[in-house]
Amino acid sequence: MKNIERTRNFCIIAHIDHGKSTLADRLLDLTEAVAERDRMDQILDTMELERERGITIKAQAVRLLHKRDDGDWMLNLIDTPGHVDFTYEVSRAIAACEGAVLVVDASQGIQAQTLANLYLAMEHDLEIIPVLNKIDLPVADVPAATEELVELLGVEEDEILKISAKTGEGVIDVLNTIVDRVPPPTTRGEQTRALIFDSYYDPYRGVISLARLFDGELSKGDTVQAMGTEEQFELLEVGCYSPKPTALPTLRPGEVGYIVAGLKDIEALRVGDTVTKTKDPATEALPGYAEVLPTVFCGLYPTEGDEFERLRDALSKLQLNDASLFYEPENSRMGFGFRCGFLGLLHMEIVQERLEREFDLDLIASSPSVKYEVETNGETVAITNPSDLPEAFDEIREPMVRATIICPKEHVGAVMGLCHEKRGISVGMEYISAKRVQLTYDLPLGEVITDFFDALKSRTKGYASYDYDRLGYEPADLVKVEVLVSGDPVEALSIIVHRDKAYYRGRALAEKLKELIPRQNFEVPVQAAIGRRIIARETVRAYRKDVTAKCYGGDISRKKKLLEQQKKGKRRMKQVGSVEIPQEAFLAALRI
Ligand SMILES: Nc1nc2c(ncn2[C@@H]2O[C@H](COP(=O)(O)OP(=O)(O)OP(=O)(O)O)[C@@H](O)[C@H]2O)c(=O)[nH]1
Ligand SMILES: [Mg+2]
Repeated sequence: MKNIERTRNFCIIAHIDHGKSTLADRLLDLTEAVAERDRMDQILDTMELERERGITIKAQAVRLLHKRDDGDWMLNLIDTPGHVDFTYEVSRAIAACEGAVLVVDASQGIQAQTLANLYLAMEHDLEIIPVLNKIDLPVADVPAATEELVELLGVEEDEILKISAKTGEGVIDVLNTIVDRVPPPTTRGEQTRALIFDSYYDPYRGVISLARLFDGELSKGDTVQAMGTEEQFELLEVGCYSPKPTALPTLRPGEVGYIVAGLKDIEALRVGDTVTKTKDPATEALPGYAEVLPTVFCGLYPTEGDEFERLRDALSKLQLNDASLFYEPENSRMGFGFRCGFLGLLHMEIVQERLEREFDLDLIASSPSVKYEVETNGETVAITNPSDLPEAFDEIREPMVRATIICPKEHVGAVMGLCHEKRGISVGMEYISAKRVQLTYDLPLGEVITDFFDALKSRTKGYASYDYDRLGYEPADLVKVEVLVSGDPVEALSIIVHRDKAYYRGRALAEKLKELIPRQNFEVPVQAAIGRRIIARETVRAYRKDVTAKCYGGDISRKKKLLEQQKKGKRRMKQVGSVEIPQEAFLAALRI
């Protein structure tokens, strides 16, 4: 079964929650990749965080063996995340495959990320296998969803597979269609070329990378080099996930697997780089990946000042596994920390959580911001930290996005109203079926990263989805709203907003902070200001809340427990001047 003709590389793509990981479970079952006793739901969501949240964050590659009457087939499956913040994961997976299973939840129809991920797959000329999932649900509307897919893909109705990843109905057809329709990988040259599409750091074995072999072979013991960094190393092990890591003597042309380089220097092998053999090397590297640009920035600070170096180490290791993460050192009244860039707010939250869990750090994130361009005397600087906005400047420009929103036609009015409030400009509107509409708006990114998605969901009863692409920068009338706590400006709470909204946002922010900042032994005034003008003032009254006051009587264990709880609740606080400010306060601006 070493024949390249018998290999199929495919990924599963879909909108969030449409059932990719569940379908992957069923494919694993059918190919008996996992022993009965080891089975569990969404088995490929291996990270603790993924399991808790029920979402996929990282793409995962597994090898399956599909036995049919016409012989054995080797299938390399890559399960991808569906959330818009993790599209970079999807794009890298797509570049390692020849086919894509496009899953659509039959109760929801086509959603914004269905389109975004489909377009990515089409750009790479992947064979698309459309699958309607969740047909077991009573609310599934198979005819309507089928019509949408037929319209979108221009395929015949009977080319659309109808399955339930939950019950397993129809899943065998998915497997067979992959074998029959996805083309086998092709190779171009004799010299080895392997594309690195993911990496992570293992404390015992160093850097472990996932690779797709485009040409040639890689075997244990080979001396190889990364064409980008020109770093040389020996392969300590090669293998595949099935789904447990399984060592193999050789990775062959067209295959997907992992390589262990034993590198401790994590800069040496980057995602997107091409690995070739040192003896008889390839001359031209594979295309690699476009660099991704972060959209949201915040400062990350250790709650304890002396953890700065540990945070640096953690960020560099995490970046290996998450190439879209950006960071650089930053020093402010919050202490020493890093200004970090993310692909969205969920990405920011996930990175903070991963740093805390995987590297045992306690962190505070400052108010998130987008990147602005500020022009003064003909000179343009980019700022990602609102506190860096100078008092006087000639022009400030904000990043714009083109958003695609899909919703049932009865909610069009609500969506238009929301986009208008967020300073959006309508670009187009089109029916994707008799009942559902696709709206296109140009919006300032700064308005989209705040509560846009929550507002969209609540105003459409959860029936709308959205995705966006970046446009350029546009001038806007923006001002900085600063926050003073006990009379001291707290830079990390500053926000940049449109002048028309500055008063309202400033007042709302002060009110919110009053709720969030815990009472101290003294009175704490909280003020919002534009320039030198104070626009709002609230007061956090003195008196430290003593939770144990509630337990009169002398139950010491209960008292201890409460104190313990209070201590836990205290994590993620940062001493700024004389006041302790909790994490929620820094994120308050997102919810006003
Ligand atoms: N009733 C029913 N539920 C399903 C089916 N497939 C998936 N689900 C449920 O849908 C939810 C989401 O499933 P996942 O497999 O995690 O979805 P996903 O597409 O991998 O989600 P992300 O990776 O976060 O984008 C889970 O609660 C599943 O149990 C199905 O065929 N029928
Ligand atoms: Mg998933």
